[in-house]
Amino acid sequence: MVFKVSRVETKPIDGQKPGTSGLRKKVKVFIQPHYLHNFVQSTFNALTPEKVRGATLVVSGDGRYYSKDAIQIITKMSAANGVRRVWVGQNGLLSTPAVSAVIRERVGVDGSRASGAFILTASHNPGGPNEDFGIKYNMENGGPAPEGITDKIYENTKTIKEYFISEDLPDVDISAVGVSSFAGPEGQFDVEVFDSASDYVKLMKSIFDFESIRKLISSPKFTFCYDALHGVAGAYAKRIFVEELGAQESSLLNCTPKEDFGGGHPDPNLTYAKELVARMGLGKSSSQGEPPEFGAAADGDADRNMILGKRFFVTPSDSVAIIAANAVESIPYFSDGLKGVARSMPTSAALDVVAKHLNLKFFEVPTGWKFFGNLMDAGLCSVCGEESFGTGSDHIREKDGIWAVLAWLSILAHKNKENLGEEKLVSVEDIVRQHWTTYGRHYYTRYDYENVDAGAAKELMAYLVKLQSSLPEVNEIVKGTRSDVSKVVNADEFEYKDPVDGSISKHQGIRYLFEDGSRLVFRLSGTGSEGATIRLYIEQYEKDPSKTGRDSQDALAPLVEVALKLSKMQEFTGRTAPTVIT
Ligand code: G16
Repeated sequence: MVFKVSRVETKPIDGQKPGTSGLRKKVKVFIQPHYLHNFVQSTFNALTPEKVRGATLVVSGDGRYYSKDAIQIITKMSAANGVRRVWVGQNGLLSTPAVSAVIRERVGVDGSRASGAFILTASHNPGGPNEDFGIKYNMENGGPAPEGITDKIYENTKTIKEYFISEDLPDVDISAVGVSSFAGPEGQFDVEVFDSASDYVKLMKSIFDFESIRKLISSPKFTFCYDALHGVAGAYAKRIFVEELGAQESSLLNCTPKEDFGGGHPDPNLTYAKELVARMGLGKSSSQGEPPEFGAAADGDADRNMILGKRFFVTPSDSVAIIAANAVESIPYFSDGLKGVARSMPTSAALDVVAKHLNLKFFEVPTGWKFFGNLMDAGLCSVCGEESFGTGSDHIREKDGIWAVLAWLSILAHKNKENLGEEKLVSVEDIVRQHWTTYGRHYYTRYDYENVDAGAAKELMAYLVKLQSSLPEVNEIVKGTRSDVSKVVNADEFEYKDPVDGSISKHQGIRYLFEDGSRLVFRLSGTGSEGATIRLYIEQYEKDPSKTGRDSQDALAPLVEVALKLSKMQEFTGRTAPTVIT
């Protein structure tokens, strides 16, 4: 039987503008008639024809609620739009970094290679019938579509009149590995279901020295804990940490992927990764007994990571700086040196200091992993990271949660290679404190005000921009609030000119820069699905080694006070406290 192609009439649906990383909305929005279809067709229409007709596309994600239905719909639309093959991870599961690896590395049973992917995830947002779903398109370099493409997709969603679908194509069993072939009007169409982990595991083994990490993990002095928060990282954790590296199964927490992430919020931070935080001896409800030496967590699609030591939190901004400082001697992939390093604008300047010391190329880009891709493709950047718990390298074009854990384990293995039999190992905390002694410390915190009224959030931002035109007025407010905070010497909205393609991205965050190097940054999140989330980033540099050991919330309290006063946070939003502090 030859499947048919139907042309379905449709109308534009409001609000399909991709955010920082794809389109994220409540499931109830996505399941409206034509909603997903319009976005997928608008994406096909935004690509050049050869990236669709005859192409191989990956369609998978973090396994959240509605993924299985979405995979069947996208497969039927792919067939109708002339795609030659669809690749699906078993059970529809592929982490975001694994998708990137699959696009870049995988060769299909018939020698084919993928030219793009629909990734089905809303990342760290909760899942389930009343929660979030998401979709984004990644390009043939394995990275998220650049703004030129996402803008085109959005424009297409505003004018769409029709989409194409092969309704009579049977649903494919995505639980079993294998190839299903179908006859279409233009020839054969295949769906290949493959093991979700093997390509990714192979890539990790080519980057890191698994033998040295195995030795570390097998040391009786070393204890380890990994929390996948019921996200897709669970599909990789057992294979890598237990089967390849010899960790105990009991060191894995919440490693069974679930459609609703067990009812939790799969966001690896000190607020939402409660069980891990308690086990690591942090927070109010610490578990009984001695915490593990090392702990880490991932988000829903496993591109984010949180790194913890025993009773110790590593800020993501410090984490990328420490990985960059230690990469060459600890990680075989980097043994020839780093091409350069990059961070997003709101991320602390800890990486800048490392780049300066090591004489490395350095780039500051807007928030959004897509901005790192061009630098990596041009051979300008090896390691990059963001304050939002994202860390990665040019091995793929997405941030990579498990990669970050393996990078930290490699650094620990390297620092401890002579003393695995000793009484005390060099710990995560030792490494961070030593780093601060060498490079100084960037005290850093982020306040998130989630689900604020969107109008109020916009007004607050507009007010902060307006205030920037009068620094004397700003400094009056600062002085009236605290005498121990230095003065604001510059204030602007961050604008980025991509050094590779010259494209310009404006309005990428409101900055207040102080004389002593401290910074306040205000941004609206681009990843929420309801209302607005205001992010306030606060940073202060301390070079004096005798002053790098303070509690960070204490050290930053004066700047926090200034930030709240400057922004009239309570006045605009009615909030007396942030939803999350990291
Ligand atoms: C995405 C992007 C990141 C960004 C993060 C937070 O991550 O890929 O580059 O830092 O969103 O963005 P925002 O501050 O706009 O919410 P993920 O893990 O959500 O895909």
